[in-house]
Amino acid sequence: MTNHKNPAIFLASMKNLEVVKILNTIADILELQEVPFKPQAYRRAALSIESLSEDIREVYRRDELEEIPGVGKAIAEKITELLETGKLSYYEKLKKEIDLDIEELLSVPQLGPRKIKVLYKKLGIKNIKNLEKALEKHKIRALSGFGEKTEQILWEGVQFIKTKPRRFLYFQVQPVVEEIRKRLSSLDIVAKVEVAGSFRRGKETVGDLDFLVVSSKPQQVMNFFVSLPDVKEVLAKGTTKSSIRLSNGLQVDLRVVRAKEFGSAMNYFIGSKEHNVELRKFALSKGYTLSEYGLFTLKGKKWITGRTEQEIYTKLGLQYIPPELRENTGELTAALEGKLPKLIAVNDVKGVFHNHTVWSDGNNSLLEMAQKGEELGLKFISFNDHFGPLGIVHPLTEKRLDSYVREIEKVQKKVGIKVFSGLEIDILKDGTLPLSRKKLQELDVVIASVHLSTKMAEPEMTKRVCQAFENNTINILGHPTDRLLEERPEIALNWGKVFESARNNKVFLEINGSPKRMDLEGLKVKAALEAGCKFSLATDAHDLAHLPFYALALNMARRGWAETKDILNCWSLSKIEKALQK
Ligand code: DGT
Ligand code: CA
Ligand code: CA
Ligand code: ZN
Repeated sequence: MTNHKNPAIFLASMKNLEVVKILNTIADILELQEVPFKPQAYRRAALSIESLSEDIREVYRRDELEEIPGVGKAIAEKITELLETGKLSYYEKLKKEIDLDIEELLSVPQLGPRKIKVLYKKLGIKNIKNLEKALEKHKIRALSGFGEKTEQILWEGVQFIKTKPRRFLYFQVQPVVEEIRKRLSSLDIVAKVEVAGSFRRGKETVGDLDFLVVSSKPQQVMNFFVSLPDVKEVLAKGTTKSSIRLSNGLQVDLRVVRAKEFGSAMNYFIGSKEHNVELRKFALSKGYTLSEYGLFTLKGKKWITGRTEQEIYTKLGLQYIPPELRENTGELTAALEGKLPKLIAVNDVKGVFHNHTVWSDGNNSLLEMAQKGEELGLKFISFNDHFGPLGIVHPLTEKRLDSYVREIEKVQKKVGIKVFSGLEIDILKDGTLPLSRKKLQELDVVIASVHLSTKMAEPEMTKRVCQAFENNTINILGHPTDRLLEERPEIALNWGKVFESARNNKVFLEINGSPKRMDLEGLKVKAALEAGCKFSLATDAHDLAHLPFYALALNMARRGWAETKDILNCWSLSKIEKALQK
């Protein structure tokens, strides 16, 4: 049985993220009101809290809020009010003052406080509905500072939001899962608690959470469940199933089942639906019926098994199929033939690629990051600060490159793990890189990414990326789709061609574990694997607190059927070094 657990590391708590969001929105409103200085103060505080390595409620309990960098007396008082009462009167007051739905408007990609202000003043736009109307009537291109292109981008942004159901990031719900699990298991009347659904399958986003509990007192469990703290709304309450909505909008479903049917219920609620359908068909072909209540004989409806998932798969003559693989992409056939992959686990990961520091847009020094990597038990860390004509992020330049590399050499002498030097370099519009081959060859790890001109059509974008591969200086393609979950769509690429070129040119495809990226995701990893590609796991860390993100990349690798032989991070140092020679 796989019971894959992330390493014992802190992943930002729900509360931290909630506080961060409110502080940032306050900053946005103040900016809208043209209040000087204060917005920056709120943003600074938000940034520190985002990278806290513990739950902010712990800091509050120790009465140490003011020791968080950027948090002064006034902001500490506001955080205190928020933690104690669940509300912040200052924030509510600000929202009333501005007379528009700031949270909704800010959710539109590319729309910030400055633009929102103009839209409100000139066109009276208060929400997405108003915005869409104005866009339809082409009123926005006429505003100074907007133009036809902005109108197009905003239109796409609005459509993107409208056509996508709201989903939650895996990273965002992980602390909620742990908290609910802990609370339910604290009950004497609860014998077992498990999370099922897309979360259990390790998907990068979830629509809702699905919990299963074994208890002989279902009604009492339901009473407890609907009165959990943070419940905003009870959507349904029955004797064996209930649904709640938390204050952040996340829905949580709970089922209470008997021990005898726990395995079959887990199997049903882990899904995916498509896997379930195929598994049931397969059961029928073997003379059984499978439901959430158990595995039964087709004739006579005799109960065969259902206590554990393992027993069900075994009875059907199949290997146990890990939840991450249950997407009906060939897992049944593989399980029947005994050919399921041996999925990688946290301990297989020897080190991490793609880490940023103060040399570009990161928050920590090279040494701090390397020491943290050592502390986490890693054997190597690769530094890949930005290089290229990026707009805002303070990239490395050719002038600073030598001192950067020398500094990395110094850090190597101070830590007990291998430190790789490298860059994350922009792939320019024409597929070239803004640094000479000679300079690139002096570095250990060259990651190349698309950051600029992301709207190119598929043939040109494909040519651009493949061209970069063929120059034979790149080791890794960074965040291949460039999507941001719930925010920015993928760039247009012909994946068949990209995978083929990556394989031929020995370019590893990145599996980026930054929570909003999760790029490549499982299905694409599987397709690339079948095309003969290899992968590297990346944190895309911009802060010490982000180093553990490789555990999220691991979810994607598992969902993509990748094994240790396919993942650079799992190899020996000498083999890694050899694979990176160009
Ligand atoms: P989500 O919540 O959208 O991220 O995705 P899931 O997979 O968690 O879907 P959800 O919460 O609607 O249902 C949980 C599981 O229950 C799903 O993975 C499979 C099972 N299930 C739900 N509806 C059906 C159905 O109509 N037929 C079958 N065979 N299974 C279903
Ligand atoms: Ca679900
Ligand atoms: Ca559900
Ligand atoms: Zn990047």
